[in-house]
Amino acid sequence: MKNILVTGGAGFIGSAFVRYMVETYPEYNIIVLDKMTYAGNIDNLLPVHDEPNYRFEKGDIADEQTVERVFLEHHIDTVVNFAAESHVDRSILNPHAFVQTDVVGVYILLEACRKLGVQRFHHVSTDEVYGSIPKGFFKEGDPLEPNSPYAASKAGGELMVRAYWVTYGLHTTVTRGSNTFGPYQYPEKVAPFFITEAIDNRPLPLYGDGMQVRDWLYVDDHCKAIDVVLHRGEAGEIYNVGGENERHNIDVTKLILQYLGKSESLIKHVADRPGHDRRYALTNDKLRADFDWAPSTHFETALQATVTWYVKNEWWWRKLKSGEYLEYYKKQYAERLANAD
Ligand code: NAD
Ligand code: TDX
Repeated sequence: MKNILVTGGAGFIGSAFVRYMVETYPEYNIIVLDKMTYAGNIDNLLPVHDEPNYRFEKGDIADEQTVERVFLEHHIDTVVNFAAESHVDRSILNPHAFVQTDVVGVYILLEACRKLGVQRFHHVSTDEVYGSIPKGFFKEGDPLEPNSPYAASKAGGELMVRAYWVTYGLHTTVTRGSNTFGPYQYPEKVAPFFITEAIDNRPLPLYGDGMQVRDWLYVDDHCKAIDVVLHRGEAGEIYNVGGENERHNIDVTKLILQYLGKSESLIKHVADRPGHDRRYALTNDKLRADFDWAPSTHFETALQATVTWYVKNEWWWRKLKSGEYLEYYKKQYAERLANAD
């Protein structure tokens, strides 16, 4: 492993992984390929901009010519695929881009590996491929029952990864991470959305009763788990990456307000997300048993640090809340908030 292509490396988790890898492994070259959709942000990569082992390429993983050119020019031997349309609510409004990137894009990357002899492919997937679980914990062999167009697209991409291992012997690995939070997360996902809205004393649209459960994973822990699987994961294997931090949405929302010193009256219960998964929960038993890996972050400490980061870095998020973002906000929330309890 020497020349690692990180697709989607200008997004939230991808950029954290790039910053981590560039610093941790100066002997590797880290090449980012990113289409720079609304979620891609070059500011996320400013900390590594001048590092000699970092390169950036703008391009679409679903574009065969671009992918092949980048593979050849940078002598790519390893791919870590973060590139995706990643927001469930946007997939409900418009699924097309999700199928295009999260299924077709993954196929194009895999096919380029086959054609050009790239041996190693790590795919970043999600706990959402399992669907919802009322009690207990999903393990890697459980059936996939994705419920949103986003989750279904991620499941489709993952199954194509599996086929390239079984059929062509490509050394693939997959991680299924849980809800990830931390600095540099685009302010559409619930944590950064609610933090930045609350800073401006704006209403926080909590879907339904707010009693849905998510398992929160700090972004640094997610990156470290991917590093471990990239280096030590067995070909064809899938690994859950859970945060071991189950929280009801309403409790996370109240913590955010508490850290900001804001009133709970900002919470507005609004119409639920269609097909809303009630609970996600994963077991990390396989990662623990195989690699002695476990998340190392204390949830409340990390959430408070994340809130502080958004308070101190308005330069980063304020400019994102304009143009297309406002159009999306209107479509997603205007009617919901007008009819809020
Ligand atoms: P993000 O939306 O912040 O970033 C996605 C990045 O991919 C952006 O930089 C975007 O420009 C890029 N991209 C989109 N389409 C592309 C294309 N066709 N070609 C090249 N680049 C493209 O997403 P994120 O939250 O950082 O998630 C990264 C990965 O992790 C995704 O695959 C997602 O499914 C997965 N994941 C996310 C979470 C989470 O809680 N955020 C949890 C588990 C798994
Ligand atoms: O405005 C909101 N109000 C609200 O109540 C938003 C944006 C979300 N929510 C709820 C829905 C979920 O139960 O908060 C919870 C978290 O929502 P999101 O941040 O949209 O995340 P989720 O749908 O759980 O999916 C996330 O975790 C798995 C990521 O977006 C995915 O990319 C990842 O695969």
